[in-house]
Amino acid sequence: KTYQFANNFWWGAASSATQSEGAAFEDGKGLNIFDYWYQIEPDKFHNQVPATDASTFYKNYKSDIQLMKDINLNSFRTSISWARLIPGGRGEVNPKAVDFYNNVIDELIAQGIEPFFNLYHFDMPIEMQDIGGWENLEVVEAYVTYAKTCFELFGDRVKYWFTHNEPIVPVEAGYMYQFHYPNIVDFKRAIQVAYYSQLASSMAVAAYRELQLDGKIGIILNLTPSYPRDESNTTDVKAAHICDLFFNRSFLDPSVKGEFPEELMTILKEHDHLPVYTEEELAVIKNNTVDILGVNYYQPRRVKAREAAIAADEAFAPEWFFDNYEMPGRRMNPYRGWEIYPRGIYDIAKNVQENYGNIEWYISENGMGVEHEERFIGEDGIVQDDYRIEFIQEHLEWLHQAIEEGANCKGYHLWTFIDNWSWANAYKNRYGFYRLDLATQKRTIKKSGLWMKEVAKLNRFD
Ligand code: BGP
Repeated sequence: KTYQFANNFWWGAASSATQSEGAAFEDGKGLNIFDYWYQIEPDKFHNQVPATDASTFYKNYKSDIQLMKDINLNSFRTSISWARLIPGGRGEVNPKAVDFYNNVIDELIAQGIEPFFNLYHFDMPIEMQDIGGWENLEVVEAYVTYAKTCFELFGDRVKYWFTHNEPIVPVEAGYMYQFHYPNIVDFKRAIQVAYYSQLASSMAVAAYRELQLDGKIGIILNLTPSYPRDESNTTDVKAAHICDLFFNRSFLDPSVKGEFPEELMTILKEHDHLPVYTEEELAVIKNNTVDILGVNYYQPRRVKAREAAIAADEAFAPEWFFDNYEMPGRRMNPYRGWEIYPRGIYDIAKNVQENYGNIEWYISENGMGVEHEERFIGEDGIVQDDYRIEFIQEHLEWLHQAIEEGANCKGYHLWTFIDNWSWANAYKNRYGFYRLDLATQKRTIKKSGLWMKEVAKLNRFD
């Protein structure tokens, strides 16, 4: 069978500023929470490798963009570093950063590659975190000013904007499960962080609309379809439903429909966990829904009804409602421990089509992390990542099916372009179309990159 995609389908790769730029202390860039956390707790980072040098896109952007062109990519999804553009998070704009992002945008466009720019990818300027991060309305205001600055500086050429990447991750990682700074456990504060992140996103959408630029704005969400252990067991089904409310619909509904799910609000209210909010803010959220949606899909969530009783001293948390379920026989990525379930992409597509007005969307991240990928380097020096080709192809097959059935998906971005640095995992999991040699910074195409070169050229594969 031939899988034919539209001629204007976006074939791209995704990265983020902090994960690819490097030059963390150069040209006036301020520190973000990851730069700072490394200084105080380097042990939190895999092999104690900081983002400081990342893969040096800051210096190599021209040749890296050439590498994108070489494999026929026509879009690149990345982010702007708030701490680079406005060191400290508010105040003066850093002219060197303006030059850098202008150069990147101009180079991409010159090479026929569409820039998809995101404003916030986990990298809060430390000064903003010091005053409470997303718990503080002053930070929301500073972010909106930053967003507006980006639209004014770059909005003439960047036509696809996103307010956040995976806003639930800083909530989970920073305030619930301890894998990002500020590394605390407090669900009430987590909810405030989530709520103000959403408000910040809606306010940025409003700021974008006010400028009447010729482009689209959206949000990037990591959607994890929640599947119950047993479809015919109502308590399992309810557990999956509540998971979906907390981890998907908490941002999906307000972003696309302008309203938080009523059931979620009721649960929070019953447990005295509603955030501080005003009616005016809710009106801002209501009136500023997104034009487009970025979807990051890696793996589904499998859940069952919670088995243990809730202990008297157990603080209220989403885990009151479900247990994770290790489904026997589920297919795992043997090189990184995540489940592989390509059909999940189809289920997401159907959900967006049926319940979210069939809004225009893109896969903004999908990919397969592999530990010790050097073991797959062949005699020709090329990583023989047939497993990744298979992974991408299977996901694209399901996506193709959904598109044939009317899903409004316009593009696919692999995470990632060149193996890049990742938050707590540093370079442990490799994802790229190009291998990065850490010692020399040399980029070498992988077999999957050569495969994509053909797919992007022909808009199809067999
Ligand atoms: C996503 C993030 C990316 C990237 C990716 C892979 O959630 O948006 O920034 O890190 O996950 O994650 P990891 O490198 O931990 O395997």
